[in-house]
Amino acid sequence: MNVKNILTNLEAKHPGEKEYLQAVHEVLESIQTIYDENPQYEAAKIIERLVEPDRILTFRISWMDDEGNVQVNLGHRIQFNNAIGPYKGGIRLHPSVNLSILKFLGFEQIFKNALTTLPMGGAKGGSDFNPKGKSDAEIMRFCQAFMLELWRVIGPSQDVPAGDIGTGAREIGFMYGMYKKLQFENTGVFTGKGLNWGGSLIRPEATGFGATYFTNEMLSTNKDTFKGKTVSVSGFGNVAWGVAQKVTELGGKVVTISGPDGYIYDVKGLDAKKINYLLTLRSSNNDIVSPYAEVFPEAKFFAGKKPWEVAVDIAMPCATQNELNGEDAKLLVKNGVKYVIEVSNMGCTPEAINLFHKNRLPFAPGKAANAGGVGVSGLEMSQNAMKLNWPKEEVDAKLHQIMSSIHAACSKYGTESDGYINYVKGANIAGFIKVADAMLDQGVI
Ligand code: 2IT
Repeated sequence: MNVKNILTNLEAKHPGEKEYLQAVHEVLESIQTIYDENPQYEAAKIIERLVEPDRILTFRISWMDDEGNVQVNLGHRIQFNNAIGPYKGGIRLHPSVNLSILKFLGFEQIFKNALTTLPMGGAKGGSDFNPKGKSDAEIMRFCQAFMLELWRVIGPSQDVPAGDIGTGAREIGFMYGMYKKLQFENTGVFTGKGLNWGGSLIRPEATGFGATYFTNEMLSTNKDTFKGKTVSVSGFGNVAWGVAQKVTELGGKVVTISGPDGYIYDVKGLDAKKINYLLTLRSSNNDIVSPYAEVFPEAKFFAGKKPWEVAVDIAMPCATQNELNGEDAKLLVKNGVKYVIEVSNMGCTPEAINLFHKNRLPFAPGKAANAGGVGVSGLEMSQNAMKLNWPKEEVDAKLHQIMSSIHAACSKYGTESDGYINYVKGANIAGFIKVADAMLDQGVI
């Protein structure tokens, strides 16, 4: 495979889609050797078929705000690949949303979903709608207008959307309500549903808990534990909350959280009361973390800065793509970081990842570390199909199992001659082989 040629061609076809090209680049680099050793992949043009989505639906969304003004947004659903199961992936509502971002997320989702061991293909959707500062009624009208287009292409065996940045339980509720009305059936389309109407226990916590279980596996591989370790976390949403909760439970000390306004350094670490306060902060709908330092005076707020300048043992970016760059990585390494776990999707830039690899630091990519979220979504789909609910302990045990098997797959395909586990390589190869072999079995379609 000539990675450079493939990327040049893709760039010419999709100019300016930098996040998408970045995600493709990372995967192609990791799988190059395996691809070349197995000529059946090249013969079936697996790469050329895998890098282009099966289809993209783009649509206009018109809705009315509380003042009676008509608002117009753009919506998309990228159905990327369904070789191993129905299309599956979240819906991102954020002003930055464009095709490049959704295509990178959809592409990553193919391999992530394959890693979970569950039968789910890859998809992603979203809109440039900004939920911040909107009233519940506005959110409802937007979600309903969004569904007036999306409902036609989704279904429990076709495409199962879920939450992502900007889409939480409230939005899923409004979208599901409209879907049900239009489709005239009550089936398990959407995951992250409310607990009393088909949702799974542990789904809200699953991404953060799963990433922490994965980190624990990385630690035990090095005969290490969370006990007494300092951890920097970015973001203050659902994922950051889950990480803070589980890391604290396992004896680690989370010393930072962050928002678009800056970061909080809490030398004492987050405790139950502070973790609970994150929920209040979240529901204030302002997208700022500075009030934390007013409520807990032992904490300090650093305006306009990122938490990666704090010296810690473990760094866990939990906010958004490319939030940790080469300069941030240099600071972390200089300050003696021992593990970096990307919990956000593509949270680290290629420069940052290269530096971690060069320093032989255990680094987990998002598609492995954050797969617990979609993993429990898969378990929600199973429960819906069986029309029953599993108890919390059962879902959590299955989540544990999923994260250990992803860690094992990363070790199997990513261990290098000196014993260092290259988790990026391991995750990409394991995910790729599963999807590529399914595509081979199913013929040229
Ligand atoms: O990035 C992700 O894996 C998600 N936003 C969750 C997707 C899902 O279908 O649960």
